Amino acid sequence: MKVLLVEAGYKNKYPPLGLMKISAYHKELNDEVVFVKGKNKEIREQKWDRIYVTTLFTFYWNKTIDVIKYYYNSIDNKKEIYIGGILATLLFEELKTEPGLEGITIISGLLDKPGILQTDNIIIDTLTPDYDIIDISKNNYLNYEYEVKNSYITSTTKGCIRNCKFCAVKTLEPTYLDYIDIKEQIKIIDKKYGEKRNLMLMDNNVLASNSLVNIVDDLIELGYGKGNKSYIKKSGNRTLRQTRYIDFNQGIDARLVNEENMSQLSRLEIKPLRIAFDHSDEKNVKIYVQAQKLAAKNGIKNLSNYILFNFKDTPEELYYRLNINIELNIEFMNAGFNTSIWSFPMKCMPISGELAKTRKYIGSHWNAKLLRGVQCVLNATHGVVGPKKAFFQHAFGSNFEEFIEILYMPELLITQRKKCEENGSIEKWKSLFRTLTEIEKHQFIKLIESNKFSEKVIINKKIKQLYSMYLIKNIDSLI
Ligand code: B12
Ligand code: SF4
Repeated sequence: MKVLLVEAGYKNKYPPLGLMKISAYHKELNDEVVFVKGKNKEIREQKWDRIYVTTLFTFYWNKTIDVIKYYYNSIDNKKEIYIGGILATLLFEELKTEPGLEGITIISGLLDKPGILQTDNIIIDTLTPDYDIIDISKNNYLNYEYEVKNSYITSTTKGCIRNCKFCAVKTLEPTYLDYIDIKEQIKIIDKKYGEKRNLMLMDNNVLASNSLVNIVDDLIELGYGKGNKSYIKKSGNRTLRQTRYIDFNQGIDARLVNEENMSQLSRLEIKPLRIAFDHSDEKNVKIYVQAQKLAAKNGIKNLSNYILFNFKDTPEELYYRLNINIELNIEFMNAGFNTSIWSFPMKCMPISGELAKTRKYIGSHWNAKLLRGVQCVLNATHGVVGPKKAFFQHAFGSNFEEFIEILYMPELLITQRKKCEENGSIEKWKSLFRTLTEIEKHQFIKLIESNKFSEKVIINKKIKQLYSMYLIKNIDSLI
């Protein structure tokens, strides 16, 4: 059988794990397997017996549909085109009715039972992923390098015990699986594809596991215990011994943190430990702060979080949570902990329906300009908010009012902050903005909240002058 594996040409950090498992499956059956990222004319012109297209984020809808259509005629029997993965599970109905994709097979969920693709006893989800397909030195059709390549990517649990409204895990992995023994799989990867340094764990809620101690023991056995430097890197004639890090990339559940499980996690070399900070009410803030303090007390040095915004929160709540982390960093420093928290604001994305097909969703307390403003500030800080107070206050403002002002400034002023401070344009914008009355401010925000700017007739002189700064593309013309 001639099998083609496809991932659309979007930029993603992690390799397509689902396809890597499907590749292992077909190679076990002695089938010919080719993996391609995006569109490739030479491959499209061949005839295939089966095509698998993996899908990822729902907001990659257009690129995903486009690539399926691109290879649609490279097979005669359309039923042999299989689409699966995250988007296919979350937007199953939408895919089924998408014009131009008639006859294809859409698979929802995990391949965690035998017989989903063919009648045999193999459970594809448990197979060791085929790393050869993502190795550009071995795959002539691949011209894309995944950022996460020197890492094992797997999980020690599946699913989650909770059902948060903004999260897709309940649909993607509906059953909580408390323990997966990954040791054997890692050994096979080492033998077949070479040793990897780090371990990316996609566990959604590892602290919910009753087998946490076993999991930690397994990870230590695999070389991820604290202080372990078992990764050998050859550099010319020199041999370097390097630390191997674990990244639980989905963040841990602050509500489940306690002395016992934090001391278990502290046996590991985790970098960073991310603790979810989804809500700003008093109870959840207290829980979060306690969890971070416990982590610091247990000697975990690299701390992080996921700060969900654009859900039911207000911009003020985002600033408040960011600031809490700055204060915590100061507290850690004063207490002599060698620990810092880097914050990671995470914009909420819809997980179903039409709105999930793009990144355009706007939460009820947000608007397009505010969201774009946050993105612009974060672009300058590479998506993360560092621990230093002075830096934070400069980037995000020293109070909520300043934060909002920054987000409402023209994009050029946010992204080229230093230059615009030097040439006085930020000062000019601020003094104009601050002279607006409450009613004028309201009118002005109405004008800019869509983040779309065009020449307009504006009667109010102050508003007109301010608005004109949004139409300027060149910094030097701002002043
Ligand atoms: C790892 C991960 C990431 C990684 C990147 C992943 C990557 N591939 O590049 C990082 C940490 C960078 C990340 C970032 C984000 N993520 Co994320 N992430 C995940 C996570 C944990 C796993 C995704 C993954 O790669 N899975 C690998 C899968 C595909 O492999 P697998 O499980 O072995 O595959 C099985 C099945 O899917 C199926 N299958 C897979 N492919 C195929 C193909 C065929 C043909 C078939 C038949 C079957 C099949 O079979 C396999 C075996 O059972 C999911 C949550 C989850 N538990 O799924 C969230 C998730 C995908 N992320 C999500 C979000 C929102 C984000 C962010 C947007 C967050 C933010 N606001 O910043 C960012 C986006 C980054 C960007 N590019 O813009 C949401 C997606 C929601 C949506 N609307 O699409 C999810 C679902 C989390 C959630 N809580 O809801 N993420
Ligand atoms: S706890 Fe985390 S993984 Fe579980 S449902 Fe909530 S957001 Fe999703």
